[in-house]
Amino acid sequence: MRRRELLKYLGATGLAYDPAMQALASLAGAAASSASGSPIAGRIFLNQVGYLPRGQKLATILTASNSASVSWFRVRSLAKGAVVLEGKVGPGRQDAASGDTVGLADFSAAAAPGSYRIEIDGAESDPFLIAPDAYAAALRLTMRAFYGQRCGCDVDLGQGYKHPRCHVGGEYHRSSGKIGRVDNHGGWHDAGDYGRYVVNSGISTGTLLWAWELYPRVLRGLGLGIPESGGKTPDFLAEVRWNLEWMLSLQDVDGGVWHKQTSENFCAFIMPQDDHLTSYVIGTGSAPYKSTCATADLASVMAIAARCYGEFDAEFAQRCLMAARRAWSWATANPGVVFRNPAGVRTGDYGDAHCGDEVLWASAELWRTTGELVYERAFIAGLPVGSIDLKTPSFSNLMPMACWTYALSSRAGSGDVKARIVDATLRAGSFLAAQAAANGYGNTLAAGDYVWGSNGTAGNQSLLLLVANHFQPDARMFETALGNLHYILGRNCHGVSWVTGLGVRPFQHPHHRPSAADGIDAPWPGLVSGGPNGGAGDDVARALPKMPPMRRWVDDQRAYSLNEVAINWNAPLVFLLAAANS
Ligand code: 9MR
Ligand code: 9MR
Repeated sequence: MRRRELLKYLGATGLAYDPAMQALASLAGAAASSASGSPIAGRIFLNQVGYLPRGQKLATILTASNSASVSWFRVRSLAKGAVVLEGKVGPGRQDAASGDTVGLADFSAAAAPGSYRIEIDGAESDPFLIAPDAYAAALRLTMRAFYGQRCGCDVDLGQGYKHPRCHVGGEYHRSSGKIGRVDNHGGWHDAGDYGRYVVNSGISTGTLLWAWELYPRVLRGLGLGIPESGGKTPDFLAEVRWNLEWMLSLQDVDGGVWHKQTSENFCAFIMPQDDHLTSYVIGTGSAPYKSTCATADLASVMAIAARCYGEFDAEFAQRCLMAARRAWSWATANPGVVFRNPAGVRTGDYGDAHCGDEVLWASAELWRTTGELVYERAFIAGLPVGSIDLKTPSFSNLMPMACWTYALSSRAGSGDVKARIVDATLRAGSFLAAQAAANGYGNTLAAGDYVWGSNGTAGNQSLLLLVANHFQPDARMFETALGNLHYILGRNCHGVSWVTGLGVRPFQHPHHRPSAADGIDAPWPGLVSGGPNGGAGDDVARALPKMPPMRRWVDDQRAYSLNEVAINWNAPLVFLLAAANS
């Protein structure tokens, strides 16, 4: 086997952590095998998809701990064979998140479009592209993955990735306060399971519609090859509407929204059309049955939708606005109904004991859409007094979304409140930029950010940075946001691309039922892995030895706390890719 092929093979088999071997491998400058036979792949880690011509370009190089040794790197054009840039690898430093000793190769000066490779002491990196549209295909693929997650209709992504209609209709669960058949369909499968959850749908559709509002030039013309293509609604909005329609079907006549529609237990690893477990609309088990977080999330998202769809379908936009108003009234009248799985139900609960931030988000979005004082007053009254502290948004932390939509609104609002929000955002962005500069692999994650779905956390930290960049254009914020894209697409200690179908070494074994059950080796395309998790939520993760948090990932289908896919992790990646294409 030639060395290049060997490296490719080793990369595909995954890496095991062994600091001693790491040092050896880096000194040897090539692949090596540990005593236990665990392979270690190459030593140059970068975005396997590529870079924008004028963008910052950094590769992470595994080095010897002796920082006195200096290596030179060369950037070689694959078409011409010529070296286009030479430079020194920066001094070796210890990276806590991975346990690696690394140096940085800054090849930002390479700007001419083309394909390249980096070489150091006989070692070679994966090939990569420099091009103004380096991320165009990635944007389409990751957005089209939502079509792949569709429930309740025929899906055909091409190349065999398809399934017929699944999960049509259902029943009201005894926990819902109603009985009988439910005549609905639609939505996106949440993740590797076939459940549909309003809370997670909320942050996911909200993030996507925000991308639509912030990057219209990029998204208006994006063709997705979906059943609605060619209609009067742009593909991007048509895809999101597929999930919004299902969300609307979970709103009760009183305005409240049931938490989820799933079977009582997760089904086996089968195709969606083969899942015949009853799909229940599930409530809290006692009056008022609907939950505050789900209802407020629906209010927020429908308020955004009312802004986005009006131009293409005024009647639908009106329907969304009415739903948002009714949901907001219910949530403010029932502010403390927390959801926990009722007896007999074991699917995800998207647990969140505090729904004040969801209600805040709904108030801010409804104000931005309507300008009505009642919503603005509710928003301002719900804000903390004094300085605001903005953390990474997530399905359980919507406070940043609430604040940002208020500040992004073209309505005057309170200048003081807007200023406090902008200030808090710039502070949080600077903090992330400093964190990224200190990290050996250039991502924004701190040790404590390696949680279940840390790649989603990275995506949401990029969203924060991009909003900051929107308030006050700043190359440092933008480049730091893109740093997480580089990390996800290969500049990480595993040398893996965490998006199926992207880069030369994408992960292969997501915890994703269709990928496991369809009889095709390669997984469904465009899906991001949850990524490293410092905790241990499944048996595979529990069996891992003690190691630094970025190492805590394996490409194993069974490892749902490390390697599942989910709509709320793909959505911020689409947002980031929309920015990268802007
Ligand atoms: O497949 C399920 C995945 O979607 C969830 O995120 C995960 C945690 O709730 O649970 C998975 O289902 C597992 C179940 O919890 C325990 N038995 C094995 C199931 C996976 O095969
Ligand atoms: O993303 C969720 C993560 O934050 C939780 O820690 C975890 C356990 O409750 O559940 C994750 O969400 C899963 C959901 O419950 C069911 N569908 C798959 C989701 C991703 O693993």
